[in-house]
Amino acid sequence: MIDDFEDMDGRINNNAKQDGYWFTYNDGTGTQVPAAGAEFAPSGIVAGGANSSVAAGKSTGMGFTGYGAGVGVHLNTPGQGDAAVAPPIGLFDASAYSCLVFTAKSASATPNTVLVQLGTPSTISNLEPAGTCNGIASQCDNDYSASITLTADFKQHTVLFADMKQGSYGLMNAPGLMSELTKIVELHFQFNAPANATFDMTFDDVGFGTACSATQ
Ligand SMILES: [Ca+2]
Ligand SMILES: [Ca+2]
Repeated sequence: MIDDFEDMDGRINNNAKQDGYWFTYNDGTGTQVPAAGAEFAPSGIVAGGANSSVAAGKSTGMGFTGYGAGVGVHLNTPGQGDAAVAPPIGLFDASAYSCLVFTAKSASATPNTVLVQLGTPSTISNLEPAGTCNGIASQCDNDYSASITLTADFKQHTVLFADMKQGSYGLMNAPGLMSELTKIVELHFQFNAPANATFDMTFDDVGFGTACSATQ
């Protein structure tokens, strides 16, 4: 389990080789809660999680006119948020798993499609920690992605690694997620504008799975 939010902080459930803090990010044109650059908790944590649990993560946004906005986490950054100097961004080995699993719901008035994304060094700009893409903004950060339609009530989603592909923008020359499973840098849930310029996602029980079968 990456995070079940039950401790109501902005840090994932750290364990061997897995630690990090949730963050939000956006194109700067709209309004997002939690605000980009702010601590994820408390405004990114809400009471009433999936499966009768205590708490879940949440991000809302509106008015985005650029690429959009999202919420994400670096998966192997021990000490992030505690250190005076930001620690190196590490790699997480997900090769023991075959899918991402998460439970989410949307309170947006318009149907929301969220891109579930995994970034590796080859997809991330070399101007960012751990990235090796060429540094040209329009060509990098084309992470391995799958599109999920959110529902009004909590629903569990399974996203097979094998179904996560680079999008049809920027460079599409990363070697493929299945050959980079040992080098996962970050997980994102992204709402691309204009179709998803307004969003309201509550998410919970985010983790990696084995023996996965895809469900939408
Ligand atoms: Ca929970
Ligand atoms: Ca936590």
